[in-house]
Amino acid sequence: MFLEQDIQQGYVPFPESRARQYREQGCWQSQTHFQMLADLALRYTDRIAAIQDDKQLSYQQLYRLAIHYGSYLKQKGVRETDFVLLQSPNVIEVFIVIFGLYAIGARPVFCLHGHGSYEIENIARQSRAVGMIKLCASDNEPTASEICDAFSVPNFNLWFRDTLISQHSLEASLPQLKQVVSESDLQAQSTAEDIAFLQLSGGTTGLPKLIPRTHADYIYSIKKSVEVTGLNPETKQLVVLPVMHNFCMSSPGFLGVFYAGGTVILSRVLHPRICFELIEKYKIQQVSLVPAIATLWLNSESLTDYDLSSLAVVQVGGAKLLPSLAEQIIKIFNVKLQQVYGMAEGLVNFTHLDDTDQITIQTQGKKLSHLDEIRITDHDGQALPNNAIGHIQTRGPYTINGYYNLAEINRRSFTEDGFYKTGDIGYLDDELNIVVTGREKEQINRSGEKITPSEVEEFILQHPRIKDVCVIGVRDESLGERIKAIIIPKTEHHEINLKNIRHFLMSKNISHFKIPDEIEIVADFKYTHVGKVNRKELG
Ligand code: OOB
Repeated sequence: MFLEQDIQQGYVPFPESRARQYREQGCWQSQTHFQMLADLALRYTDRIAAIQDDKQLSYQQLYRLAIHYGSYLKQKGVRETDFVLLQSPNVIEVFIVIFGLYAIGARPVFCLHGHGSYEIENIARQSRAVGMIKLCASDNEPTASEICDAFSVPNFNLWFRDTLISQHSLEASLPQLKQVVSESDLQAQSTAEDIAFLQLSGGTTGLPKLIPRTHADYIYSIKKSVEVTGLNPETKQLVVLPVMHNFCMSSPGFLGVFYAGGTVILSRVLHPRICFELIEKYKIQQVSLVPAIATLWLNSESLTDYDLSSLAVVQVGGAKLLPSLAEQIIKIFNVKLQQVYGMAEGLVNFTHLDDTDQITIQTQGKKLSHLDEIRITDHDGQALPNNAIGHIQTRGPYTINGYYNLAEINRRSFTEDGFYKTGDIGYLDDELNIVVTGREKEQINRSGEKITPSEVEEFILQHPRIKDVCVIGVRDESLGERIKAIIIPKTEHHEINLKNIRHFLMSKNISHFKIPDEIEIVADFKYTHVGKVNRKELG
């Protein structure tokens, strides 16, 4: 049933006993993502699936153009089961590319728009991708070739690089083809329980870890998310978070809107005025935000210049939402707030639209599926009762059982009985709403982007004038947390400032969101009694 190449690469499938249960209970169905689109094209034909600036796609067009692009990829030598890195801003062509890959059974690796060639190289090596597709909003951005030229990828027999520049007309954006392969020739053999794509984990160990999601598990989570958010063919959703992120892909995300037959409106920027304009113009009812963007919007001077009365639901997730901000969202936007606590590894929780304000403001809601298992444990892994704070662990029908190609990390990140150790701290209340109170994992959550301090430290240490460094997250009104580097220089009076540290890091091609927001120069760190740097005291 599983692809031999995946098993060899260290894919950890669902144990058969649980897989059987998920099939028997009807969670996992036999549809792949491409088959889902084919069904949607039949059902919703000329209805508009997506809009970006002056471009739009009906369900039929999306289906037809996905076949067009899939044919092109096939002619270029991309084969079924190949992994292909995909990086894109929020442009409409991304939907054609994603479904084009699915059409031929190739598997996207969803890179974040902010990833630099340093991360891309590592993701390419780990996934053994055969190439990269990069979409650009203009031709000033680096192309796939420019990114990949910064490194060499040994042992790959094919390295396909493609850059699509988003243009005013969709036809101009896409490669012209002499002949489009017929639908039946494209039929991929992959089945619903095969890996559909790789998502990237925010990472607690530095470089992003690869998260293998199957068609069946992912489509199940989409379907359930659509139920809990009440999407329907009239839904208009604004997508302002990066399209490649799990939150706005499937919780319910653009895939949820497609599943319901609604319309996705893409915004390339998160600027309040531009987003408000879109909300007013398209009478948008639903948007998913991270707390930092919600703050930005609420504090915007343009807030009263637009008619935002169509907005019915604002979802907030990705990082802790403070109750005071939750209250403001409800009051100022005059909407139903929906908190979403999820992770690319799987588990997603939602507050429900009929929950009381108290629950919506104070909790992160309930697990998506009745088959999700969540347990709160003490330090030794012993389960704790409701209301007791501990480590959040989970397993279920759409949560992975291991990262791809990372046996060593899997031993640490999963328990023997298959629970994923989320690294988050929290509790379940008496009604089984989850409350996330903190995290044990060493991670900075800057505006929903996850950063591992040790990774940034390693880069800063390469600076010839720096003796030691400690990177921490400090509380920030608008970002949630900002990145601070506390630096011990090699010799005093050396000119080390934020500007030259940023410049130095940029030259290393790491993601821009990992670059410190501030630095502090110190003579020494504070240490704990076991001699570790006391990060808490540093803040
Ligand atoms: C989402 O996914 P990731 O993979 O970028 O990050 C997951 C981590 C969680 O383990 C937790 O530490 C944090 O992000 N997080 C939250 C949160 N939602 C995510 N912490 C507190 N409150 C929340 N509401 O971020 C993600 C994936 C799917 C849906 C929503 C978010």
